[in-house]
Amino acid sequence: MNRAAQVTEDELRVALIEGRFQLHYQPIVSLGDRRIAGFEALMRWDHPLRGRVPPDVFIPIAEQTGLIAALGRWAVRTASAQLAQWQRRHPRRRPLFMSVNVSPQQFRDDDLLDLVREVLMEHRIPPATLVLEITEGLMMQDPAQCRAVMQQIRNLDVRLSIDDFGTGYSSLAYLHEFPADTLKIDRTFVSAIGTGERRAAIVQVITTLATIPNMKAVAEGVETEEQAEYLNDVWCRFAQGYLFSPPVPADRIDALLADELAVAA
Ligand code: G
Ligand code: G
Ligand code: MN
Repeated sequence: MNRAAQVTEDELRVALIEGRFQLHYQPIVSLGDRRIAGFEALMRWDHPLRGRVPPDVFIPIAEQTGLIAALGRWAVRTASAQLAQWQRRHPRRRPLFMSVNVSPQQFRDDDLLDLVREVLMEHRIPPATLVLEITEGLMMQDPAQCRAVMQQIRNLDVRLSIDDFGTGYSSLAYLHEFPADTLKIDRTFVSAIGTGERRAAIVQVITTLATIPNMKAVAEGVETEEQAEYLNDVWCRFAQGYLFSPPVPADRIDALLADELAVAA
């Protein structure tokens, strides 16, 4: 059995108290000029004995035990503070943005709106540069309540991104009813580009959907130049993936941003 699968609530609690969780950041690149436009924050946990425990393992346990509330708050606060710092150091005509994954439980939590208001005020980040990533599954569970929360978030001018778009059931049926503004094209579709598979055509369908006013598409898991060029040709504006950078610690992002400045100068 996978040792990581036996992570316990106590271990998570201790890790939270001891500050053992980290955020890594994956650049989201603007395909037009290949510059960093924003980031996705991704949680990492280096367990002293088990080594790195993947989020796919510990997030579900955090959700089952209710610890996701505290863990999620920590992630939103940390990513927002980091974003504010990068925005100050790297002013742009279009300010850098930060996308944070939010689990269904956090989304249903009344505190989410207060938390968002808190970080916007504390760090003075433009609301439209904070993006909450939610999954399609969430929208299916309780559509009416979900739509209400989404609208309250949009009323703050904070953005909402649908993660792994196209993999759930809701996609088309619900899209027009929910005030999301970004569709993340799941990497299973991106990886089919250039293979002649029908899945690749979905990429074009999603980028076309994203031509709805005020909608954007972000392609996930871009690994090859061919994929990046195809995406740019079908007017997908943003992409993330190993071609540009894996998720890395904050200091590595500092270096990437500094490199871009050097090139621009
Ligand atoms: O790097 P990757 O293995 O990092 O991430 C796996 C999955 O874990 C992602 O699909 C993402 O949805 C989830 N995840 C990563 N960080 C967070 C986080 O801060 N909050 C939530 N809810 N999910 C996260
Ligand atoms: O589900 P979500 O989209 O939040 O998770 C992003 C996941 O994708 C993370 O686990 C991250 O490490 C992973 N990832 C990021 N870029 C690439 C890539 O180019 N290829 C693959 N296979 N995975 C990637
Ligand atoms: Mn995500």
